[in-house]
Amino acid sequence: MSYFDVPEIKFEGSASRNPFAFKHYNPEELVDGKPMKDHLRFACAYWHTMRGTSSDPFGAGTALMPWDDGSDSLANALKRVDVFFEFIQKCGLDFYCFHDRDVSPEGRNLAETFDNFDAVTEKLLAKQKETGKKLLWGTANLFSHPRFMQGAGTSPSADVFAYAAANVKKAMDATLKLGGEGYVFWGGREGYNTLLNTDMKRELNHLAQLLKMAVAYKAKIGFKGQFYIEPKPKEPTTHQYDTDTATCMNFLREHGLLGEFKMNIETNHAELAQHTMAHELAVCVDNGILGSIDANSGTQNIGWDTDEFPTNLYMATDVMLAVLKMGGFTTGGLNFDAKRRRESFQPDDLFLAHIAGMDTFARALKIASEIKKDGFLEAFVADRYASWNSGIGAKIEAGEACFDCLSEYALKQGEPLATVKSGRQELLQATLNSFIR
Ligand code: XUL
Ligand code: CO
Repeated sequence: MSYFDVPEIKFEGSASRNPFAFKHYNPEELVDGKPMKDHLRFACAYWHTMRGTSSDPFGAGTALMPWDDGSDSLANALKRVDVFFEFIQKCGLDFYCFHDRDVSPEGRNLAETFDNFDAVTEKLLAKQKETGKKLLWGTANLFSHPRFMQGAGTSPSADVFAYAAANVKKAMDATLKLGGEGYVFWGGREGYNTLLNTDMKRELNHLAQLLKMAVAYKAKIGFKGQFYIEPKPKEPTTHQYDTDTATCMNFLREHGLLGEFKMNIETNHAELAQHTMAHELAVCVDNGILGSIDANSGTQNIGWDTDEFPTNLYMATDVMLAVLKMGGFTTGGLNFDAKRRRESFQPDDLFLAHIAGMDTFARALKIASEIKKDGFLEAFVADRYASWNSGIGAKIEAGEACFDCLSEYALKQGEPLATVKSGRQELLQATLNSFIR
């Protein structure tokens, strides 16, 4: 039984005009001695690929899904698993990610919801064994159901908190069962719409309790995967607590949780925080907490989360420079948390969209590797800070200087303007351009 009238996607090289072929992603090709597929670790997001209908606030979904009967039945959920695995297999995506509610429906009560989830994860496990595909990370959807309208870990209702915790426990069990390499906490509705009705301090303490319980449960069940926090500054609430990496780090540090989590950085979320993706990734790499990446893109100047497929080579190059700088992914990868545009409604658009994203990142990997090998950026930055390598700079960095000695030094040296060198931004940008081809 086949659900897609599309062949297995193969690498044909950059001259190919076959839309259903990779022009740059050649999974086994070595880049710096490592196969491209191991550098990139592409993952497919179950929620967009299988559950995204392309509806928007003004109209019904447009996506054609001939395999889906539109119901929330368990039978329909089980059928989607077959469709999904055919898709990721033909598209050459080695990993996938899911929320509990993407794969299995809510039951009439929590026990039935858990039974549904068990039935679907059994099938996911069988399909993983059959195909060799792997789970990059799992997570719990603590935002769609009306019970979570005012938050989950930060809900004013202790009963909602308990319900959320039960679902996180179950989703962690499932992730362990499926050999998942990570588990994501994205804040969903953890935030507020107005401070007039919000005890922010209490809500944040509750959120920390939820994470502490997850850490304890992780040890209890022997889950060796990596925990990630996925920052996002707004949407759906006016203010999301996990605004950006720096905010998340401060929160984790305050609650003694810093060593337990890394970040899952999403391009569109970085943009909503009015940062560049490069900034968010640099904060992570500098602190040794870059875990995984939700590879997508926003639309410039719009201000909301559009989750587009990433096709911007400059942005993808920034991402791959950061990934290479940290020495490559360990548990993480590039998860296409991305959806086709509403106008791209045919089933084969799922392939074309992923091919576009995968080829973009394959090219970016090669470009980033060349930039790294050339070394012009590193050399420039090293030279820019050379005054710190010896003399007074080295003394300051070593913590051996004080105001009195610096004052004495400055009085003796006189005006330092002549020691300031050009930042050469335009030269660096132009040099970087010459690698993007
Ligand atoms: C929402 C978002 C989520 C997380 C997982 O903007 O990015 O899909 O990636 O919960
Ligand atoms: Co995401």
